[in-house]
Amino acid sequence: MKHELPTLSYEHDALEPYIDGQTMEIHHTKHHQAYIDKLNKALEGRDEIAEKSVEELLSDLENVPADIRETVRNNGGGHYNHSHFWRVMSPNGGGEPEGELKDAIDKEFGSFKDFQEKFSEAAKSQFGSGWAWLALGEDEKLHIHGMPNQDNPLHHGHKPLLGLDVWEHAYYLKYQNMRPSYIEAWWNIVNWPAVARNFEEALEENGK
Ligand code: MN3
Repeated sequence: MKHELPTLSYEHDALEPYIDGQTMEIHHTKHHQAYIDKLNKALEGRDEIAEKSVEELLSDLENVPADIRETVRNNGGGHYNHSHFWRVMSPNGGGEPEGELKDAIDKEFGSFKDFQEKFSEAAKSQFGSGWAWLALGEDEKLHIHGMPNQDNPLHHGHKPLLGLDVWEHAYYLKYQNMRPSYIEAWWNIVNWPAVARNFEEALEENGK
């Protein structure tokens, strides 16, 4: 199975003014593609794991051969994380979550505002390249993680619900060194219905 670049459900410039079109185009067609190419190359001739989905690979890195484990972690992570990232953003995004997801956020963090502050803080304070994540744990609770490089919550059995890329390639053209401005702007394009679907699916999978 060759891993392939997903197409976006919106144009590269559709998230302006919050994320500029040039950044999106380079991020999607160059950076994301490069992770996929390196992942495919690493999996060449590895029939025992070649048919696994990227989610399966990352959830079970122990069973990836040691000589390519780090490559799969970084580039499989890059592929998974970016595929996720494109889906949790929308030109019609922003606002606040509703329904079960809203209830779970209120229960865990007190309020949406409190959640937003904690998540933004995890994103701002991530040293160097990495991601901020909202994830559902096996304990059925919501967790916020700041994680380095292309790591994600799958590594410790959590289901990713909402991820924010804070690598400089995600924002530098428009925001330069001002990561906090990028994070603040990003809330305007969060696709809450997509995050709510991730939450529903994660609850179902946990229940299995
Ligand atoms: Mn990126």
